[in-house]
Amino acid sequence: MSIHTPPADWFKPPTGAERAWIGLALVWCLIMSMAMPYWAVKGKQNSSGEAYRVEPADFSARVDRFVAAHKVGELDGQPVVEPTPGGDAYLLGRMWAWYPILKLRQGQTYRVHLSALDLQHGFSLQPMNMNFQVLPGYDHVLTLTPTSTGEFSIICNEFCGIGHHLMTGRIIVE
Ligand SMILES: [Cu+2]
Repeated sequence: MSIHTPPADWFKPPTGAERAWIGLALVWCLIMSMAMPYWAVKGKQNSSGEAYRVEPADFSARVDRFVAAHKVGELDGQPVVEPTPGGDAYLLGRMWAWYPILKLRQGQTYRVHLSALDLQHGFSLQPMNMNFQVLPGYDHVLTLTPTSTGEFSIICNEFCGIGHHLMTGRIIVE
């Protein structure tokens, strides 16, 4: 609270550099606001929007069948699984691991089924920074075509308990 009332004509419209900066900020706000809906439609890293209800136990059983049918090796005690190009792949998030390790081929398209066993996790593929929510009860299908080879990390970006920081996984692209 001020001691004295400000003079009635205190407001001076911005001029010169101040006016230019306000204008610039406004234009940038408009560009960023339009970028959001544009990217939601045109972005190449968007979810395909395909999801189904699934009981966590049923999803877990599908993951087990997928691992049994397509396992090609093991890394640090985790199965490495190579899905059929063009076919289905399964990835399960649970406290506190991503299961199994997927081995994909560059340029091939896969239907990656993502779900959680216990509670909400966050699928974050690094270093591309692709992020999707992973929820128990929902089979979220991502149509995925790897464009580069190498080893990619999956981290959990939704806090899920005491072992959250240890919840890492891998996708290998050859
Ligand atoms: Cu998690």
